Amino acid sequence: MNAPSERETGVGASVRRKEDYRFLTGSGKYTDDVQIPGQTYAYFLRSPYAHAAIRSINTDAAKSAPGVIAVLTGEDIAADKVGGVPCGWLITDVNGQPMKEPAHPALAQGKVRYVGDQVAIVIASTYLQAKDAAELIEVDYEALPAVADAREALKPGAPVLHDVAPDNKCYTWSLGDKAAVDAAFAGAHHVTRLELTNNRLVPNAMEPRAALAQYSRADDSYTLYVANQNPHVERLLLTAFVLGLPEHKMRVIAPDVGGGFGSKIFLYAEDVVLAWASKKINRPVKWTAERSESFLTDAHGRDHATVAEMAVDQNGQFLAMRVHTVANLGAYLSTFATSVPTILYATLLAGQYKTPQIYAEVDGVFTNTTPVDAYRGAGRPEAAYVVERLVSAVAREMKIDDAELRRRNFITEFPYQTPVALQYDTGDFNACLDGAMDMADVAGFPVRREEARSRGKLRGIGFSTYIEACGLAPSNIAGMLGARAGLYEVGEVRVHPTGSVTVFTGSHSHGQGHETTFAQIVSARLGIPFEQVDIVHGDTGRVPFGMGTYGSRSLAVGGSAIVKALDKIEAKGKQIAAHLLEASASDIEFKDGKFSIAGTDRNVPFAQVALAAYVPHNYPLDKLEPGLNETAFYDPTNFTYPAGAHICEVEVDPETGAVEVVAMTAVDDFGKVINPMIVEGQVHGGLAQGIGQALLENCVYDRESAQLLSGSYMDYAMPRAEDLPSFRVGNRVTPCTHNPLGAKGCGEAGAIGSPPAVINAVIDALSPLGVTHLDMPASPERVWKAIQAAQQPMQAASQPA
Ligand code: MCN
Repeated sequence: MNAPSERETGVGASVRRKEDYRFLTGSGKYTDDVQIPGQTYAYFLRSPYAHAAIRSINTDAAKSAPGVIAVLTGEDIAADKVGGVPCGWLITDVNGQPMKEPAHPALAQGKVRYVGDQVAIVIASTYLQAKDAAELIEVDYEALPAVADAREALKPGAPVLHDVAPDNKCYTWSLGDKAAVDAAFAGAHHVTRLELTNNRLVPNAMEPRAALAQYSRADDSYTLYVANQNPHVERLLLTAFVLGLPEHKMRVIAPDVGGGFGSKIFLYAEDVVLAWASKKINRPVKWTAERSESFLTDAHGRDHATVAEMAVDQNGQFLAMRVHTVANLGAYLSTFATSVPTILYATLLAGQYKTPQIYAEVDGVFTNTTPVDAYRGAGRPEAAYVVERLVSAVAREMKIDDAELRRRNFITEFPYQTPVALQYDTGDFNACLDGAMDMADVAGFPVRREEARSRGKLRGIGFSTYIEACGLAPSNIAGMLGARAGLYEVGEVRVHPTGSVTVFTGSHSHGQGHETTFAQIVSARLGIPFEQVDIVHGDTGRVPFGMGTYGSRSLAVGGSAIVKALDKIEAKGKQIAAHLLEASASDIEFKDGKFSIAGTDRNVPFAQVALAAYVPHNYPLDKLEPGLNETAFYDPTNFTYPAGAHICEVEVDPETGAVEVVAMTAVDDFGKVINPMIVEGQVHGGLAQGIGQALLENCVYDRESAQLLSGSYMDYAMPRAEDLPSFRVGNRVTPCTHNPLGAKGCGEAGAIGSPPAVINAVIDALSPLGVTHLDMPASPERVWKAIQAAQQPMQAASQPA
C-alpha cells in the first residue's frame, strides 16, 4: 500500500487506523503477553456464597501442594495494614451527611458479600498448579440470607450487608426543586407515568482483566502491568490510598488493552493483592481473568428501577418531570460507582427539552451482587432511556405525533441553562431529527407497515432524540459535585532534532484509535507527514500525570491538551525562526510546515527550526532555552454535549415474540470530526451495544440465593452480526464552543441514544394489540407474554357474560 498523501491524512480525513497493523497481525502486546523472568501465577479463590460469615480458613494442604509459593488470605493482608479499595466520588445525602462508605477489603475479612468476592490468593509456578491448590483450601462458611434486588434490599427485615448501612442505603440523593415540581404536577392537563427497569449488563471486553505486578528490592519500587483505562489514577489510588507508598515508587503500564467500555477504569481488589503479594514473595505475580471470572467480578453496568412522570399542558408542552430511581450499587463501592446514578444521570434528565422544572431522587443501595459502576455511557443511557421512553409515552397518550411532540419541546436557543445543573453550549436538535427522518424515510413508513402486515409481521418505528454530557471535566465543577480527583488532561509534544514528533498523552486508547486521530491533529498542525508522528500512552513512567479515558473525553480534553502544547511549540518555533531569518517574532507566520516572514517568501521549514533547537550553534541562547518539547495541561470550562436523533424500525413476529431490527438510523452531532471513519466505527459499536441491551443482554441473579444465573455466554446473550441491520449513520455539526478543536465526544453516543429508540419501536409495533409497556431486554419470551397479557382482557371482554 502506498503511503497516503498529506491531504488524505489531515483533520477530517478517514485515515485508516495505524494501530490496526499490529492488532490485525497479532503483534499487539497485551498484559498477558508480558513475560518477566521468574514470574509466578496467581489464582483467586472466590466465594461461592453471596453472603456468608467466614468462620475459618485452612490453607495448610494448599501451601504444600506442588509448585505453590504462597497462599495468602484476608488475615495476612490485614496484618500488613493494606488499606481497602477506595471509592473516588463522595456523594452527599439529602440529609447533608456523607454517603455510607463501608470498607472494601481486597481479600475478604470475616465476611463475603457477593459470589466472586476474593477469599484467598494462591501463587504458584504455573497457573494450573495455583488453581489445583486452591481446591485444597478449606473455608468454613456460615451462609447468611442474601439479597440481589435493590428494591428488596430496602425493605425492612432485608439481609444487611454492612454494619455502617443498616438499611442497605449508601445514600438518598436529590437534584431539583421538589416543591416547584409538585406544584406544576398539581396544575397539569395530563400526567404520564412509567415504571422502568434499566437492565443490568456485563461489560464483556474482548480482553479479560489482567495484571502482572513486579516488586524490585533493588530500589524498593513496583511495576504494575495492568489492563486499565487510566494508569495514573490506578497508581494514585494504589500507592497513596491503599499501600501507603510514595507515588514515584510505582510505575503503572497499561499496554495494549483489548476494550474496556468503562469496566477497566477502576482500581480492582485483584490489582491491590497482586502488588502487595509481589513484594511479599519478592517475585513477579501474574493473573489473567478467566471469562467466567469476568462475568462474576468485572464491575457490572446499569441496574436501575425507576418511576418517572411527566406533566404536560393541553398542547403537549412539558411542564415538569419527576423521577425516583433505586440504583443497585452491588456489594461494595467501586471507584466511580456513586457518581454514575447521580451526577452522570440526573443532570441529563432535561434531555433536549425545555422542561422548566425537574426533580430527581436516587437511592443508592447495597446488595449481594457484583459491584456496579460505569459501563459505556454511565448514567447517560439511563437518563436518555427515562426521558425518551417518557416522551414517546406522552405522545401516544396525547395522540400527538412522536416527532412533532419532540419539536414542540426542543431547546432551540443556546447557551441553555437546564434546571438540572448543566448548561448546554450549543446544538441543533431539529437539524439532527430532520436528517434522521430523511435518512430513515419516515414518510414511507406507513407503506412498509402495511407490507409487513401482509406477511403477518407487526412493524413499528421508534424515536430517540438524546443528549449526553461528555468530555468529563471540568475539575472545579467535578470537585464541587464530589469528585476526589481532577479531570483535566495532559499532552506533551516532544519534537525530535530532525523534526519528527512523539506525543505523550494522558488519555488511554483501548480500541478508540487515538494513535491515528491524535497523529492527524499533530501532523496537520505542524505540516509534517502523518508517519512522522507517534502517540505514546498508558505508562506512568513515560507520560506526565494524566486522567485517562472514560466519558468520551479523550479528544475533547486530551486532544485539546495536545493542541495547547502545539500552541507552545509554534510560539517557540516562531522565536527560533525569527532568529534564523533575522526578523521579529511578531512578523513570523507558521503555515504548511514553514515559518515565514509575513508577506515575503523567506522561510525556514519546521525540521530546520527543530534542528536549530537541538544543535543551538546559531541560536538566541541569551533569550531562549534550547530544545523543542512542550507540555500542556488542559482543564475545560464545560462538558461537551453530543446529541442526536436515532430512529429504529422493527418487525415483530406475533406468534413467537421475536423482534428483528430491520433498520437503525443515527444522525449525531459530535461537533467537528477529526476522522469520520473512526467516528462511524464508534457509532456502530455503540449501536450494537445499545441494541444488545434493548433486545438481548440481561444479567440475572437468583432472587433467593443471589447466585449469578447468567454467568457465561450460554446464558448471557451478546449481540451478533446477524442480530443487527446495516446501520444508516449521518452527522450534523455544531462546533463545541469552548474547546480549541470544536469537538464533542462520540465514544458512547450509540449506546446512549439507541435503547429507547428500539423499545419505542417495539411498543409502536405492539400498540395495535394493546401493549403499552415493555422492559429491556425485549426478548421473544417477554414480548410474547406482553402480547398474551394485552390480549387476555380483550378476549375476556369479547366472551359472553
Ligand atoms: N473522534 C473524532 N472526532 C470527534 C470525536 C471523536 O475523530 N468529534 C475520534 C477520537 O479522536 C477518538 C475516537 O473518535 O479516536 C473516540 O473519541 P472520544 O469520543 O473522545 O472517546 P474516547 O476516545 O475518550 O473513548 C472513550 C469512549 C468510551 S467512554 C467508551 S465506554 C468506549 C468508547 O469510547 N469504549 C470503547 N469506545 C470504545 N471503542 C472500543 N473499541 N473499545 C472500547 O472499550
